[in-house]
Amino acid sequence: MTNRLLSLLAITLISMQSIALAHFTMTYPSSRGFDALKEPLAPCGGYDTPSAERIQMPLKSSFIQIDSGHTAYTFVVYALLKNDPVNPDFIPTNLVQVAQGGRSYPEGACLPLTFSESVQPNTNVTLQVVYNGGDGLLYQCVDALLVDSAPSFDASKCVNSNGNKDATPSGDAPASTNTPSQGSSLHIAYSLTFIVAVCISFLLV
Ligand SMILES: *[C@@H]1O[C@H](CO)[C@@H](O)[C@H](O)[C@H]1NC(C)=O
Ligand SMILES: [Cu+2]
Repeated sequence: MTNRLLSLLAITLISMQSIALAHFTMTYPSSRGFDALKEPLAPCGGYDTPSAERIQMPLKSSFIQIDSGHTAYTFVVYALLKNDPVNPDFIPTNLVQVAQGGRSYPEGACLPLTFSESVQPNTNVTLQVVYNGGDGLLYQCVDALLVDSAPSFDASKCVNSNGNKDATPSGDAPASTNTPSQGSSLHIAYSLTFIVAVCISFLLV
């Protein structure tokens, strides 16, 4: 009986850690890489090497689309205008803030980016999203080429799961306070993992 309780406790703790790790993903453009365990690691969630291929992003009406596991969070997006940045390059003097805000609904959110007028077309940039869902800062990066016109950049990916067109690159209306429609699929997935883990622990002991 004691053994069963101990193993149950252990598995519960491991699973709780997984639940806490249901953070956020960068869905468009794709980030350098995602690993839930490494996402708390600055500057890029454990992915320290710039991508071999850079996505073209427009200087105007640009955005990053994320999928949030947390219902409420704040975020900051920084631009690092350097060709081949290494970790020590991610310091405040090199980082230019291009977005900042918060959302009060889970899942899809479109984060509009505002680049300074002084940024020239055909500039390489690494964008760093710093996300705070309440369980520590989380990091994701994408390596891009900023251009005047980016036909390959899919503007239709900018979607807010609260159903509103708020905070999109074209119309910068203040975020609405609509009720979120549903919970996060990420969190649901981790909760299911937890339940399965508990069941398995009972079967094993
Ligand atoms: C941007 O970076 C790529 C490598 O990712 C490099 O080949 C290219 O020359 C750089 N462009 C500029 C304008 O420096
Ligand atoms: Cu989290």
